[in-house]
Amino acid sequence: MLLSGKVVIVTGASRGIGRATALACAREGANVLLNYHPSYDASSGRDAAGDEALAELNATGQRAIAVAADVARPETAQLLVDAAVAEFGRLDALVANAGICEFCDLLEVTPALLTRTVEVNLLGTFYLAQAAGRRMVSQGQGGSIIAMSSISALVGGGRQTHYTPTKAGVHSLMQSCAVALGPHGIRCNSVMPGTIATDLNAKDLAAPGKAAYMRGRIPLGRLGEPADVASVCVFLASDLARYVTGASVLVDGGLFVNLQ
Ligand code: NAD
Ligand code: RM4
Repeated sequence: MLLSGKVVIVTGASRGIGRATALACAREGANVLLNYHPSYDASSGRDAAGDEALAELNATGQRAIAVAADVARPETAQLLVDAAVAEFGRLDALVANAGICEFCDLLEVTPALLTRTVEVNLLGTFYLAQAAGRRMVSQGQGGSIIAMSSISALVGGGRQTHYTPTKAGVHSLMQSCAVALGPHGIRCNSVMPGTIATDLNAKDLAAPGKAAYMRGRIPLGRLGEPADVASVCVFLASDLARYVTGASVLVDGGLFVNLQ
């Protein structure tokens, strides 16, 4: 197993790419802290999908805990690291995956939407990388930090003008973290998914002709699945990627290179 005995934090893991990543890590022998946003069920403070994801992880036979918390809050990052260490004794890898993307025309973007998107996607990822980095430095045994960027870091999106700069920022953040933390043996990389069918883009992909158009643009001929991205995260978290840092891995079925 690729992650036997390792402890991994995955944010945004009640659904989509994060959930598949948490499961893939557990199947490779990791103990996992899964995080998600608490407000899906404000009355109980818990997300039903978070409970399902936790049950799925426990069914692998690995140990797992769930912590509902908003990654946009600066204190959440330390809270997640402390919870993982309290439960499992250490931290080996972080997958900073939580992110939001409300499709919106440039002329309609409000300061509130812009601010929230930057806070969750970019600032949240910074706080997490910093808190995980602190812990890994103090452990003195290296580690792997993975952040969820996007093909959107490299190409424009007319209804994603508030979103694409956050993903370019995440890509840049991992490059700088790789430089800052490399001397401690801590690797930092970003993953750039193309179009992966999840709750995040379900409405956009349901627009007439959109899904078929995307399939036609993707050389491998299908939209991505969360598990396609999860396996790349497992690789980057594992010792197989021991000389990979500062890299960005496109997981897009060839969409980005299909320009002509
Ligand atoms: P999703 O909407 O299916 O799941 C999002 C997850 O993030 C949920 O678990 C939710 O609880 C959590 N979350 C949202 N806001 C949060 C917050 N403030 N604090 C803590 N958790 C929060 O999304 P997805 O499609 O799986 O996307 C996951 C990541 O991948 C995002 O960063 C997204 O930008 C990126 N991405 C997705 C695609 C795609 O095509 N789906 C492509 C490129 C990049
Ligand atoms: C991604 C990319 C995808 C879109 C998601 C919501 O970063 O732009 O195409 O489906 O965001």
